[in-house]
Amino acid sequence: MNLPTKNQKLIDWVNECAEMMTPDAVVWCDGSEAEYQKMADIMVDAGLATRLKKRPNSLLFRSDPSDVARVENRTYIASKTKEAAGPTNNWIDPAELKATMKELYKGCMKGRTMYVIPFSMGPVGSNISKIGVEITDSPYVVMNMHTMTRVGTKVLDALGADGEYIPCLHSIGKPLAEGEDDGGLWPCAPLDKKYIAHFPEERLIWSYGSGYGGNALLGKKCLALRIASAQARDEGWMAEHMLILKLTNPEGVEKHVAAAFPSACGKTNLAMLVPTIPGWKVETVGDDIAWMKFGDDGKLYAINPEAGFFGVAPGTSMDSNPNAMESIKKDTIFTNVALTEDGDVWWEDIGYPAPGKLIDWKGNEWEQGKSEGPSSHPNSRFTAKASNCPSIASNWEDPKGVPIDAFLFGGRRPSVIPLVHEADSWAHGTFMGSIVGSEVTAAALDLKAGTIRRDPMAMLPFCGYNMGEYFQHWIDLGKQDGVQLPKVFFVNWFRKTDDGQWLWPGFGENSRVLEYIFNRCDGKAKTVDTPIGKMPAKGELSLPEGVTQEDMDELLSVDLDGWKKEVADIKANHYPKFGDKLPKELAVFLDSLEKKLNA
Ligand code: GTP
Ligand code: SPV
Ligand code: MN
Repeated sequence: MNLPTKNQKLIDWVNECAEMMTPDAVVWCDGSEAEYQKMADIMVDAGLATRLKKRPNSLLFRSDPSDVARVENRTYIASKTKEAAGPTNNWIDPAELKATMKELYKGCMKGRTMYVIPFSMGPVGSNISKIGVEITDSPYVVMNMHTMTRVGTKVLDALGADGEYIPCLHSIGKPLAEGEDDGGLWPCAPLDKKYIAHFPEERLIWSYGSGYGGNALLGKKCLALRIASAQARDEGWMAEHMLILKLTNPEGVEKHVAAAFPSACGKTNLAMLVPTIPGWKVETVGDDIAWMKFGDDGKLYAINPEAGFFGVAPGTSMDSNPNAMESIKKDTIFTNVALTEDGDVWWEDIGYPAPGKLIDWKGNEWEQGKSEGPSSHPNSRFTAKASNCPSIASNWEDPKGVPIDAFLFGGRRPSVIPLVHEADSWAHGTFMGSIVGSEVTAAALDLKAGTIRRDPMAMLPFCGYNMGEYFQHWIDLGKQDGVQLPKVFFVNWFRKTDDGQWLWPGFGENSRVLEYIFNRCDGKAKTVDTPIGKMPAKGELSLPEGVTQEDMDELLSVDLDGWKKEVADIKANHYPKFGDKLPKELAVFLDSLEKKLNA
């Protein structure tokens, strides 16, 4: 066979995989439009996808109801020692896990085609970018990788004969018997056979049994966060669960902001925000992941390693996120949303009533106000090209990245945490990130939505090594000579009133907080010192329509009792987990916060 690469290591690995998994055929993906259409046709013919009459070049997939989100208790960091994975990751001995998974991989692609997907995270050829190769038996994965990463022969050319790549092995785990087909049902393995495995020392990923999102599109959370975070620690850079946006003020001055919010807590929305305040502009660089390195000038430069958006559908409307609505008008893959009679998609809070009878995400007839449960899974998603987004920044693919002026941490907190507060220093900002708490969302299958958990830097499910060492890495980065560190803020768009209404309108109105942050970066807006950090002085934040001064005072008050409970919980349940890996600075900040709250 005429292979598209001379990289012998890659060829050997592909052969080994084919031998183990015994597919009917092996296809090297070239990343072409024709290849994308071929995958789409295969899935439509198999009854696994529907072409949408109302949206050019767009399809709807319905997954198995058990395969709708990441599964954190089936996600493993198989480092050599348990300590290297740390207290917050699932650890298994790598040899043991490989033995288990090899049994599962044996013959697992029978009756299917094995696709070899060479992909680049970051612009092809940039020195920040990394090359991965995903082997999969899922045409759905091939299509999504086309949109979410840069795929194909150009990547193999950049790899060359002896270049390094990260091997990413994936199978849906559903071999077919002679003459058997999927019968129009999304193929995957049962939960107890699913494994999303990372071998950080080997820079290797093995995934089995799930076809969905972060479990199966291995460039995203597995490579760009779990493996890359371990590389970043070793090499002195950062791989973070952060959106990147460009903010321009009415005078035309630009700043860049990166923000870490846990899954389904508003990154895509903030990245595409349309400001309600006149003269301000937000442009999108990335909506989920940031890779950042210090430049020779001491500034921290960020690139978005992805090429598309895998965004939460429910709640997306022309009101909340018009840029996302524009991005998904064509060339989009929808997963687990509802189908209308005229061949369009619909979901909860799309901004208009359901047009007649729908087919819900489970494939059943559904009528608004009559049927039980939502039409779309709460973690239903769209996969859209970054290049179709009207707010995409002109320099979003600049290989040297954009200089970051401010970091934001945030979470979904109905009470206690104010709309915005600011760290006194980088180390204090690291402390703030390390104590992030957020209501659990539908983005992970096996967690109880609504309960609050600590999700440091929004990286709890994505840090590929010991989180105590990860905190230390943040502290150490700040101690380097000559670095110009971003200012660090903590925001919370999700405060609620006692009767469960949003206290803050959020979305476009978040631009008021961005304006304040912009001004703080120039040392302009006035602040007051509080026990938790710097907060806006009265009048520094403008009021959105419908928000009274009284509401604003509540949004910007320090709830002393709530914070004391917060500190007690961190002291009793969060920080002790890290033992002697917890940087001393962080314990000192916690003690000092406690003292200030009690003063
Ligand atoms: P992942 O892709 O899982 O990492 O999620 P994300 O952080 O990008 O979250 P996304 O922007 O998709 O928002 C998730 C949900 O939160 C959606 O239903 C949004 O409508 C909602 N949301 C986003 N921003 C706001 C906000 O400012 N206020 C309120 N009330 N809801 C918001
Ligand atoms: C998240 O859960 O943070 C996501 C979706 O962005 S997934 O790709 O499934 O990880
Ligand atoms: Mn995410």
